[in-house]
Amino acid sequence: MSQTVIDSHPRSQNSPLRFDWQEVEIEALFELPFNDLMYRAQQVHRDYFDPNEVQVSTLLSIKTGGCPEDCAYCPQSVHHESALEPESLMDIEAVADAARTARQAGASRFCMGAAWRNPRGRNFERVLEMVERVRAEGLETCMTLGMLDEQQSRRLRDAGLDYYNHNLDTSPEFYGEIISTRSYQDRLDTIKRVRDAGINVCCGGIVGMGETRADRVSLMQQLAGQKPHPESVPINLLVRVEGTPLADQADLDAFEFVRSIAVARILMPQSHVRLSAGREQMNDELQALCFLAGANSIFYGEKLLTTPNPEADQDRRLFERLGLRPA
Ligand code: SAM
Ligand code: DTB
Ligand code: SF4
Repeated sequence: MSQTVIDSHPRSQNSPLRFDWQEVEIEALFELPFNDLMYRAQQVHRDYFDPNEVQVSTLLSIKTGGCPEDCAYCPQSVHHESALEPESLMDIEAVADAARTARQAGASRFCMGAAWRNPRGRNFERVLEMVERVRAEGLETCMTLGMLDEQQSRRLRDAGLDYYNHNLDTSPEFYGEIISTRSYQDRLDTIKRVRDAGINVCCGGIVGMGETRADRVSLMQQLAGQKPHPESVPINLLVRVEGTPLADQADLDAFEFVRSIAVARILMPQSHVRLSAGREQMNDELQALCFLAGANSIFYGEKLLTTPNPEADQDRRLFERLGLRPA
């Protein structure tokens, strides 16, 4: 589809679901004048969502640090000098307590993350119980535990897991600069197993790692090429953590971040696009632009997995100022 066709779409056909976006088309979206891109993203957004509603998820690291993988951005990798104390898998009761607190604070989904290459043995059995307990607290459940096999995917589904998060992280072309211990194909394979098991897919990436715009285009093409699109698409801005190889990475232009959100919104009209890691580095005005660009989900609560996130009070004030409703 050429640029002219995109612009001349009648409003009723703004947002057909497509899985065949070409790089030139995605590049053309990135290159639109900022106001045109925002306008188009809002149009698409309004075709599928209430524009003033934002889904709210809370994160909990259920197993922290000591990870054998070498992801260059991650403070939990044993390959880096980040000063993180490894912690073993949490008690089920402590997880249930944290879920209750999150629900009382207004979260609708509880996302549990473990610093594993993949779950194994007794730990996996405990994780299944966590899913059941968190559901019983009245929350949607999400987990991110690394790679899964078919049987594990099915057992998580049977335990009632609503979402599994597994990110592509970046383009296939740039991927080798960031991770050597797990291949891009490994990630695609896990995502497929999760999908085949009937669990909703949460899959996105990180921007600001030194990738080029062409890499961001290619990441978006990979995400939007999945059929169906991932139900949740987290767009993370790199959190630069001392001791990781990316600690001194240069700033990404803030407008390029907003553009990335807008492009994700346009390519995946029906998906929740999450303004994920990196909000601590953003002011309210920049976050408002991200919502305008079509972000309709955030992580809520003062901690992501290991790094700070804005205080819940601060987010409540921001929602009030913008007339946004948590969902
Ligand atoms: N270990 C599991 C895995 O990687 O599959 C699950 C947890 S891992 C921390 C989940 C995701 O968090 C990563 O895929 C990455 O996209 C994101 N993430 C980790 N560290 C980050 C950072 N410093 N900045 C932004 N995003 C980050
Ligand atoms: C995702 O895409 N972002 C979240 C969640 N999925 C698991 C994690 C962000 C982690 C940021 C760095 C940290 O706090 O350790
Ligand atoms: Fe391990 Fe996940 Fe961190 Fe990679 S991102 S080092 S797999 S915890």
